[in-house]
This record gives sequence, C-alpha cells and structure tokens, in this order.
Amino acid sequence: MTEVLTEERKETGREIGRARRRKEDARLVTGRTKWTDNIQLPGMLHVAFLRSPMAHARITRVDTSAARNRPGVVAVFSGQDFAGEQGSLPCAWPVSEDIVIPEHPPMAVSTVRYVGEAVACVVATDRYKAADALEAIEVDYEPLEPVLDMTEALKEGAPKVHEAGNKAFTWKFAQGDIEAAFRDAPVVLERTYVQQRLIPSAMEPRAVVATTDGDQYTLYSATQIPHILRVMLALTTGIPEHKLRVIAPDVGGGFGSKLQVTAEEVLCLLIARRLGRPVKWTESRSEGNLTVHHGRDQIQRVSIAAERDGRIRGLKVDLLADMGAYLMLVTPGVPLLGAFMYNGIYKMDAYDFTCTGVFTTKMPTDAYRGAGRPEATFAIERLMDELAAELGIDPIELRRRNWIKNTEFPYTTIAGLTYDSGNYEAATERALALFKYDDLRAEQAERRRRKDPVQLGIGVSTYTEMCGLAPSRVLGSLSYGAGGWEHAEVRVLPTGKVEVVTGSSPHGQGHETAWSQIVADALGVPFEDVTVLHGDTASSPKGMDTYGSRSLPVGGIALLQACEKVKEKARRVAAHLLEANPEDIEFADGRFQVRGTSASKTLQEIALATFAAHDLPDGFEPRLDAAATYDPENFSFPHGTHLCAVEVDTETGAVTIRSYVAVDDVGRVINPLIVEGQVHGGIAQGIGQALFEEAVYDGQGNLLTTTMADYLLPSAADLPGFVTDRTETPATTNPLGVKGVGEAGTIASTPAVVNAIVDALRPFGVRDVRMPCTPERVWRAIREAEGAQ
Ligand code: MCN
Repeated sequence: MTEVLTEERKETGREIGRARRRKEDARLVTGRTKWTDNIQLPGMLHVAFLRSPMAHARITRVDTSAARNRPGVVAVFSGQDFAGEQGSLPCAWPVSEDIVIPEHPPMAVSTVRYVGEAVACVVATDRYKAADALEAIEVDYEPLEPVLDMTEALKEGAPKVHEAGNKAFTWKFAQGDIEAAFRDAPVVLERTYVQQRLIPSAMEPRAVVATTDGDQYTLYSATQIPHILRVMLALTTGIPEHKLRVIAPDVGGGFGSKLQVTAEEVLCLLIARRLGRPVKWTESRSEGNLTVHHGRDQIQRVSIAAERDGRIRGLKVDLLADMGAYLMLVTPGVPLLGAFMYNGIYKMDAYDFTCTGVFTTKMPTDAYRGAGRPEATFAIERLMDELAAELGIDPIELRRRNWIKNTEFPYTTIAGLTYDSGNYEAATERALALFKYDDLRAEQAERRRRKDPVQLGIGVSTYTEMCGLAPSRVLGSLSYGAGGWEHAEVRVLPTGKVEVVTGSSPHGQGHETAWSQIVADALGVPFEDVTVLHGDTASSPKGMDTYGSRSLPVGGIALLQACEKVKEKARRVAAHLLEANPEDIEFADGRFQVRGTSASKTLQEIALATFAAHDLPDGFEPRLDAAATYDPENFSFPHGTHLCAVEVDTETGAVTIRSYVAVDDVGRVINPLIVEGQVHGGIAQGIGQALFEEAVYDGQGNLLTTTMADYLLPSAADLPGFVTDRTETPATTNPLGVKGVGEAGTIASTPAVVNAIVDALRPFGVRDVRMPCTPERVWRAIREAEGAQ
C-alpha cells in the first residue's frame, strides 16, 4: 500500500496531488486583505489595557479619575466596573473529577495572579491616546508571594495561587502490569526532561473589533475558532447566541494560540455594549509575549524498562504540567493529549501515566502547535536514543526491533489508540538513504578518533501523532466542550461556478486552495471556478474550526461527502432531462452521460436547469446545493522519520545543523506544496524549541522575554535547507485516505535535534542538554560531564 514518492513523480492531470500554488497567498502576503486591524468602522474607539506589574497581589484601590481627563479619552473601566457582567473565562476540558477550575475574570477585580493580567482599560479616540492615558490610572497593590516553581508549589505550606491550593488536578492512566514490567528488568533508565515554556509567535498579533447595533453584536477577531468562540462568548457574557455574529477575517497564523476565548474578546464586547460604539484592540508584540497563552512548560519524569536485546517492557511517565494562573479553554487537556502518545510507534507490555496540573503565578499555558504530542514524542524519542546508547545498539536498529510492523495494522497500542495504518520501515529506509546515514556515522567515528574539537552528532526521531481531532464521542469522554465533527456546504451556482462554505477556519494553512482541488476533482469543475467561504458564523454557521490538524481529515471529508450529494442530485436531474434511468448515468470529467450513448449534460447545464426549475423531476428542490457533516470513526495517525546531523563546537558550545532529512507519511496528499510548507514551518518551530526559544520569568514572576530581542525565534539564516520527502500509506478510516500534517514537523523535529546534540557529546559523558540547547548550556554540559568523570 505504501508508495515511495520520488522527485520525478508525474502530474496525474487530477487536481488532488497537484502542487498548486495557494490561491489565497497574493492577498495574504501583500496585506491587501481583511486583517482585523485593517477594519475601520465609523465612530470606532480604541482600547488599551493596563496590565498588572505584579505576579501576585491583592488590588486594594483602582482610581481611574485622572485618566478620564486625558486627551481623547472616552471611558476608563476597572475590573470592578464589569464585576457583575464579565463572567469567567471558560475552561472546556475538565479532565478529572478532582479538577479545580478557579474563577477567571477577564479583568481582575480583587487579585492579580500573573504579570500582564488586565486590571483596567482606557477607551479613547485612537490607540496612542488610549495607551498614553494608562499611566494616569492609579492602582494600589498589596503584594502576595509569587508561586513560580511547580515542585515548590506542591509542597505543604506553599503560598497559594488560589484558595483551593496549587494542585489543579491529577490524572492517571495505566495499562498492563507495570510492576511486572519493571521488576527484574535487565535495563531500567530513568530520566527527567524539561519542556521549557514557549511563546507562540504568530505573524499577526491578536486583534479584536466589537460592534453593536441595537441588540445585535458583531465580533471580529483574529481567532482560529469563530464557531466555538460564538458559543463560549454567548455562555460567558449572556449575549444571546442568535444575536452574536463572530467573524474571523483573514487570520495571520495562530499555532494554537488563537484557539482561545480571550479576556480581550469578552471585554471589547462588553465595552461596545456599554458605549454603544465600535471598539478595536490590537495587541502589541510585547503585550502578546506577556499575555498570549504560553505553550509546553512541563517536567517529565520518565523511566523505561527493557530487555538486553532492546525490547521494551514498560514505560512510566510522571508529569508535572504548569497550568499558569488559570485554566483557559483547553489548558488541562494539553498534557493529556500527550498521554496517548508516550508509547510512540512502539510495542510494549505495560504503560503507566500520571499527570499533575499545577497552578503558578504565570501566564496560563494552553495549546501550542502539537499540544502535548511534541512533549510526549520528545520523551520517548530521547529515551530510545538513550536506551540504544546504554545497550550499544544502533538507534535505528533499536527502533526497528520495537516498532509496529507494517503487517500489524490496524494495531491497538498500549495507550489504547488503534493506529489504522502506517509503514515505519518504508519512511525510515527512505530517510536513511537521503541522509546518507552510514557515511555520516563513518565521519562521526573519524572525528571522534582524531578528537576533532567540532564533533558530529546524528539524531533520530521516528514519530507518530494522533491528529484530525474528532471523533466527537472520544473527545466527549475527555471534555464537555466541543465535539469533533465538521461541516461543509457546496453550492453550485446557476452558471456552474461553485461556492464552498466550510466550517474549518484557516489561518495560514491554504484551505481555499486545497478545498478547491477536492471540489475540482469531485465535481469535474475547473479549480478556478471554486470559491471557498469561511470564518463567519452568519455565512458559515456550522463548524468546529481549525486546530489539531483536523481540517483536512475531518473538514475535507465533509466537503467530499457534500460533493457526492451534489453529484447524486445532478445525476437525478440528468436522468430526467435525458430520459434515462439514474443508474444508467455515468459521471466523468464534469459530464453526466447515458451509459453507451453520446447523450450527456454538463454540470453547468444541470446547474442552470435546476435554477430555472422549468423541468425537474417531481419533488426536486431547485438548485444543486448540498451539505454534509462528518464525524470520523478515529483519529488520524501520520508518521515519519526525521534525521538531523549537527556539528557541535566543543570549545564554544555552538551548534550548527548540518543536514536535516524529513520523510513524512501523511497518507494521500491533496497538495504536495502545501504539505511541504507545513512540514518546513513545523520543523522550524521544533528547532526553535530545541535551540532557541524559552519564556523566562525572574524570581518575582516578571517575564524577561517580552521582545523578539529576548525571545529568540529562529530565522532563515539559522536553519539549513531541509531535505523533505514522503511515503504515502493511505488512512483506512476516511475515503480520501488522508492524514493531517499541520503539526507533524513540530512534533518530529525537537527530539531529532536534541538527540543529535547528545549523540555528538556522548564520548564526553554528556547524557542530556536542557532545552533550548544554547551554546552556554552545551558548553556547561560538556564541562560538567568532564568534571564528573
Ligand atoms: N494537506 C494536504 N494533504 C494531507 C494533509 C494536509 O494537502 N495529507 C493540506 C490541507 O489541505 C491543508 C494543510 O495541509 O491545506 C493543513 O491541513 P491539516 O493537517 O488538516 O491541518 P489544519 O488545516 O487543521 O491546520 C491546523 C494545523 C495546526 S493544529 C497548527 S498548530 C498549525 C498548522 O496547522 N498552525 C499553523 N499549520 C499552520 N500553518 C500556518 N501557516 N499558520 C498556522 O498558525
């Protein structure tokens, strides 16, 4: 079933599989589009937020009177001013019975719990006047002790973030006899890995415009989730859902950070209601670093038990996950998405997982590209390299001995997921060939022999992930929030052009292009004849939005099914017009033809006939429109092998990525160019975690990395040219055979890079380097290991 694709793969003439350039890009990259900040409404005011400079404090006084007299200021509000109506920001993922979900007022009323929490706001005639007037607001704080360290936070007598204490929840999962797996195991390795806190850095900062017209409300937001947001805002603010329209105009990236119901969205709506005028808020970059929800921040204590031949017996995971100060939309669910992934692509007898969610006085964490799965993949892939070194087995060979073989699918893992298909052998073979693995190992041996100050390291990551978030029933067992279905509507206009309404909400993934390709093939219409509408709850009322690499494996299938319904309708009309039986109508290339004759009608002809409605089958409702809602039976499980070669200067600690090969298998591919772009971006983000990025708080809970000079994102100059390729093992659980790709690169790449660094330094006794592996950390790791020897 697996197809190894090569450069020379011919174009098929079909749209699916064609490397089309994205039709939406011209308007997106030139900025001539509906970014939220570009929206100008008559009489619009601008909001600026005063944010807490304290990590933990009681608010004893807020005096807004002086600010009200500043030029251009129309209104000033404190948390108290909205106390009766602002509600509590929602958490839709209560993962356990014992979970503590604290009140989370959008604007703090009596206590602040992280630096950056909104305490007051100014509404003015322009954003600069609003920002200037913030300094005139007086706030008295009574400092409380910050809580910054998860381990300390759980100790008896620690200062409390919330009255109920600092433990948010404990969640356990166990399968198999873990005691037996570890008892008398010939090899047991224990490691602690730190997943540092990251700051999602979408190109477009968050932005909100809220407006009212009588009792009607419209919220424009740079959000990934217009549909979920509408429901949640209705529940939070009490604005009736049918009076609230949410629009996600074009959105410039999110990476999970815009999968949220934010304080600013709620407050802008309330302010617009109070003042009866439209208001806008656009975040500054440093404000964003402080207050966009952060990602990762986990401490993973993991141990693996194995036989001497490398066969894995069992895996234990004990996780501390920093929730930050509050539980936001899916905060507690993030580490649990990882719970099902620690076993990776490997077979084992027993698995034991415990996660404790901990409150600290820091910005809340939540979904960031991969959300739980990069962390899990990192741990198991690092462990596999460690185990290989311990046993003196080549890391690829160790993986081969443990992974699920391509003949064993479908395979139910120790974590309880059923992987429908995969071919780890094929992806790995292809990656090894492209990487020239043996040559690099030979060079590594040579450099080690001659004690070259620049050592070569090779890192392996053979990952899988669960994505295509759905099925509703499974998600429902983990949350009371959103299900996992997706909706699409296909309207064939009278002239034969096609309008697609999708419930997916793209923010950089190229859905307009990919969806057009699916429709073009399904209905036999030109790619250019398809328009895709999205992101507006008035025009696309049904949807579950975009996250968890779900849009294609869920939304794409809903679209295909809607096309099938359109075709069935068209077949009925064609049969009627051609005086034939519907069963005798064949469809090819947009033409409905009576089998064995030349009599036919094009889709366009049928569309016009259904519009005119002069001569239709009895009971046929005019127009060729159809809609479908799809809820898959399973997640989607892309996989792949990423190989990274690094050169580590052992005298300075500098790491240079010399080559990077990624062979991913995302099932059938709709658009190879988009997939390659997704993989490239994903790898860059994963390398960012491995080498550069970290949100740093000082001992008082001040975020030190509020600018791009402090929070280091990789630039093109920091990255090598990636060699990417694919194998194709179709998903068996959906008719397109597709698997998601949106997070794959990020999940795969971080362990590949760190494995490579540790591999380079193993002769020095180095067993781990904490991320981000900055030159200083690498240098120290070498010196400490040398000192210990
Ligand atoms: N695709 C394809 N063939 C496949 C799989 C995917 O052609 N077998 C195409 C799809 O048609 C779609 C794109 O690849 O155009 C991504 O599809 P999918 O994997 O379904 O992911 P989503 O569209 O649901 O996007 C979400 C995913 C996530 S979870 C994060 S985080 C992320 C990502 O997408 N954030 C992004 N990629 C991003 N890309 C950009 N530019 N900006 C972000 O914020």
